[in-house]
Amino acid sequence: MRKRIGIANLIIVAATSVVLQPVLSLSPLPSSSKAHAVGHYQNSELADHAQRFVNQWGGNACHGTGKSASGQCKGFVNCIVYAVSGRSQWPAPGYNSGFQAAGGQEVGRNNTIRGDIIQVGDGGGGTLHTAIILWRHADGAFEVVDSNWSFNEKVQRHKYAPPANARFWRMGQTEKPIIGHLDSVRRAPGGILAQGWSIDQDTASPTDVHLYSGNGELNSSNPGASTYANQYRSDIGSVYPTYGPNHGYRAVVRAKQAGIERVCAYGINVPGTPGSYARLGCKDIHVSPDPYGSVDEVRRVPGGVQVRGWTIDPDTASSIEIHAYGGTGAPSVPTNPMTASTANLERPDLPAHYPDYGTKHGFDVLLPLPSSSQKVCVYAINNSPNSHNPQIGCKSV
Ligand SMILES: [Ca+2]
Ligand SMILES: [Ca+2]
Repeated sequence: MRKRIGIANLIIVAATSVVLQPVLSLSPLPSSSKAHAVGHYQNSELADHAQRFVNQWGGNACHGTGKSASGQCKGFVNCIVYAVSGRSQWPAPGYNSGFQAAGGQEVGRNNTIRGDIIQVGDGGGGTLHTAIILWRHADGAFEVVDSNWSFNEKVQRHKYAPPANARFWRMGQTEKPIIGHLDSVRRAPGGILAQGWSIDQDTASPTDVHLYSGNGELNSSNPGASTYANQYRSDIGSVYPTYGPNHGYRAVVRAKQAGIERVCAYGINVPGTPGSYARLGCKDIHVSPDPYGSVDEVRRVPGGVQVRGWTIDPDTASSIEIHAYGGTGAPSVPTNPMTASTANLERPDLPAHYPDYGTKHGFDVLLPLPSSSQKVCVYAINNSPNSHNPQIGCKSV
């Protein structure tokens, strides 16, 4: 019984062949087909292109290519292969011999993929038919696109169970998706640091990786950044030895605004190989422009108090200014005495916790104060003007 499948299913099938699914963790390499034909296009493009001619006369598939064909089944498929291959494969004359001569690889019935060609008969008598596979049904039959199936030289899509003497040909490249991962995101000078890995399984050459913040979608309203995934990752080299270890990436993308930002990473196809791009993963991060830090110690010294601590502005690795207030600790002059300083003393303990900001973030200042009891509070001065200067700590002496 023939079953019609709606256009919605068709769109899903076509879309998954272009925008590839993310690989969320290191997983074994999918086993690749042995067949590797000469056409420098994805095998599935034959199926995509053939479907454009459904309900048309089969000979239309050669329109504009410089070749002509009847609306017979083999002529239609010849035209599809010729057009998709950029006029490099013309699988005629002959039936099976034509596909072979044009660089096709024969594959087994159970190893067929989208875009493979079914050839029944070889012109020596008996049934002749040629069709392009869309997908395989659970019962072993195929959903195909072909011409003249209803003896009207028209292209149609239908379910087809080819006879035992059918042979199967692959004219294009087998699809090998870009794989990878977005391992982590964190605040860093300039925005958000994203790290991960990316592999185009067609080659050991590194891919480009594009990062987007905002809502993470690949569009121009989101800040973007581009990098090259060629950094050493011993873990990748051991899981994917075919491709070697140099596939890590690490780059900063600017945040769109304060608040929750989504960062997504996209692995970009290596030029000259089939494919387009794949989303490698997304992660959310809270982005605040405000400095943070600590007042570690406030102690009495001759002439006042000594105030020691550190502060970092998450937008920059540069040292920022602090204001230390006595009296009530509130940031009001001249009511409360104040000392300003730049927090640029060495603090080698900080990089263990804040690895992208260096060490020059310490302060150790004298605040001249009377001997009466005092509350000392320190405020960090935001790197961007006219923004919030948060209190980073208080101590009473
Ligand atoms: Ca590729
Ligand atoms: Ca800031």
